[in-house]
Amino acid sequence: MTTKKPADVARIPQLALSLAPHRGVPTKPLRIMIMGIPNVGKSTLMNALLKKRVAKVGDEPAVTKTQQKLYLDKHTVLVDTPGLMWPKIEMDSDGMMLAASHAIGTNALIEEEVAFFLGDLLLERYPQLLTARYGFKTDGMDGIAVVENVASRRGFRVRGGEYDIEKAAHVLLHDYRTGALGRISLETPETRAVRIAAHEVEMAEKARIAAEKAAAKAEEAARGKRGT
Ligand SMILES: Nc1nc2c(ncn2[C@@H]2O[C@H](COP(=O)(O)OP(=O)(O)OP(=O)(O)O)[C@@H](O)[C@H]2O)c(=O)[nH]1
Ligand SMILES: [Mg+2]
Repeated sequence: MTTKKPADVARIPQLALSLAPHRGVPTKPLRIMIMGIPNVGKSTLMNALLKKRVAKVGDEPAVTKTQQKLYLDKHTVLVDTPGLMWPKIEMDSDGMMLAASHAIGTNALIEEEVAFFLGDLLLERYPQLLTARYGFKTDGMDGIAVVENVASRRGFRVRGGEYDIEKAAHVLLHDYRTGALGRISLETPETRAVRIAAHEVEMAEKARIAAEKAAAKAEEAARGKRGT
């Protein structure tokens, strides 16, 4: 659904009530809590349900700082909440994907790294969308080259003639986030399974190296004690 279609939004209270049919009376109002990761449109949904601008919205993560509770009608309470994030993000690629889709904030430096990551991912999954949007052929490119080519095609240069990578990175991310590049899924269950398998191999290798180091240290300590 989209909050841009009022008819979609209008179906929500009834659907929520069907999940808790014993509520929805003045003594026991139906309580609807809007939850999700940052910057996915929770507050926009709150405003759309109430048909007025009660919650601050914006295309930035962490716009909402505290819970806000308001009555939709006598029998229904709505609660908007700040975005939730996992306590620990195990895989770097997950952090990158969350940053690319703007659930995590980026500063100028990391924004470039995120754009390089997105460039690599788009090359793998949607090279034709890059060609359609920016007009360059993607053969033999990597993520950095994608951003450089965006700079080249759009004429983004800094003083001295170098490509303005910061600006090109921003444009690539913006075009992805606004849908200007097209409809994009950063991953599928299959690509996720591949990433998880690779991550597990990497973790096992790290554990093996750490165990080897610990064993070598213990051996050294034992040798020291024996005086050999
Ligand atoms: N295309 C589209 N954009 C939406 C939709 N809902 C919200 N947005 C946009 O998404 C951005 C984030 O909206 P918010 O409502 O502030 O998101 P939030 O989940 O409350 O964000 P936090 O409070 O930061 O966690 C805004 O730029 C909205 O205009 C939608 O259904 N479709
Ligand atoms: Mg919000």
